[in-house]
Amino acid sequence: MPKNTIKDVAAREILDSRGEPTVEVTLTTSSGVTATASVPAGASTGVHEAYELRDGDKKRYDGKGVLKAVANVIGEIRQGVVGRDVEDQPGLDTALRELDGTSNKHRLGANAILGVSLATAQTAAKATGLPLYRYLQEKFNLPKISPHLPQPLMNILNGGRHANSGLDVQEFMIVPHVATNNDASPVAAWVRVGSEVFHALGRVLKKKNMDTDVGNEGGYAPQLKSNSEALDLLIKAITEAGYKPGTDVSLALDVAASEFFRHGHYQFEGKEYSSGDMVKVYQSWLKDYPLISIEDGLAQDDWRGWQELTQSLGQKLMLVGDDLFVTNEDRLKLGFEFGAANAILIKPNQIGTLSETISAVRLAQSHGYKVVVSHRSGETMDTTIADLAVAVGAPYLKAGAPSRGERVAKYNRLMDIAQELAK
Ligand code: 2PG
Ligand code: MG
Repeated sequence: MPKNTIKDVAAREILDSRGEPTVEVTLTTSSGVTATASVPAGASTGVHEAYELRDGDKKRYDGKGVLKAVANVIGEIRQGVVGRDVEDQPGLDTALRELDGTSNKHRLGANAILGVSLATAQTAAKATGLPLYRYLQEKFNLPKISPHLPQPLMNILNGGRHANSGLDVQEFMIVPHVATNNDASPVAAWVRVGSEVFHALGRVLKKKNMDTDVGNEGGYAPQLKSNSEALDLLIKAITEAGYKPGTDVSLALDVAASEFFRHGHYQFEGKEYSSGDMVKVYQSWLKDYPLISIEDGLAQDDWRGWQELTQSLGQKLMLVGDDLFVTNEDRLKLGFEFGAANAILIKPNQIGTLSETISAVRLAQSHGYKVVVSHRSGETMDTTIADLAVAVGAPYLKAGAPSRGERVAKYNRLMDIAQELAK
């Protein structure tokens, strides 16, 4: 008889950082331990992602309510999981999948399922007295020592579906590398430098009389004429903050190209581009800017294009599949076959359970693909992804700009972990 069984599961509709509804779940065990987790949501969602159940009732939240998902948690799911060992995460996740019974969690909703999966891990970690990252390492037999905590990929200039900046590229990110002896940890140095560059960018924009309001992920969202203008502004901000582009701070992009792929072409900067044309654009940016990573440089089903992109730039850049892989092992295996990308973006809500998420990470790592653990554009104060990134030894955590509570919560948690590990 396990000593800590699930006694109750509660759920509710809360708001995410964009003011849109999402699911929050609270679990309680037989010994009275309780914890809460909430589920993020995307704007530029891939078509192959697990199903996010929304009510479709136009009278509430413009159809985006999640009362059906909440009802599934406190009804069918609660019934299915009460009495289970809270520390059997793999068993619980399998039970959730089987209860749903569909290939993409269409019946109960991936948002309902993930809420329970995350709340279970949070509760079990609390019950065992371990920090979540350590609990996950033990539960999933992950190597315990991460020699290097994840580096933040900070999206300080927002475009695409996350802002009205007129830019095709969705995320212009900085990657601080610099570490000094004066900071509490390398992570604390990266966060500090990221914040300094972010504020320097604000000053640069202000001087140019440009908008300094922020977009969905906390980055600035000025109206710009071209993507290269955005890259130039980032370089200027890095320099203004007193750092060397490339040496101290590099650049990364999430192009989110599925969003502007129509009828077999990329509608990019007002023209029609082929995959090959897009590859040429990236080659030229790589000559001009200290880029280290491009995510979703091509669309989610453009496998041949991805093959070409990877052959051409895979030795020089991290090429991250987000909409391409959707944290799904079957999609990732296709990637191996095509030789597409060399890294995967990991978002638990794309697949729906923590166990499947960790399994996708393992598969990627065993094939030499890098792992970037990621937030969504719609976030909450939940910090599970920071612990997850540390637990799996991911080299990168992408959690938006160093601005806005729901973004900095993840970076702050990372700094907490760094301090704890340094003890
Ligand atoms: C992405 C994410 C997070 P969204 O495309 O990588 O930055 O955006 O959550 O809107 O899909
Ligand atoms: Mg993306």
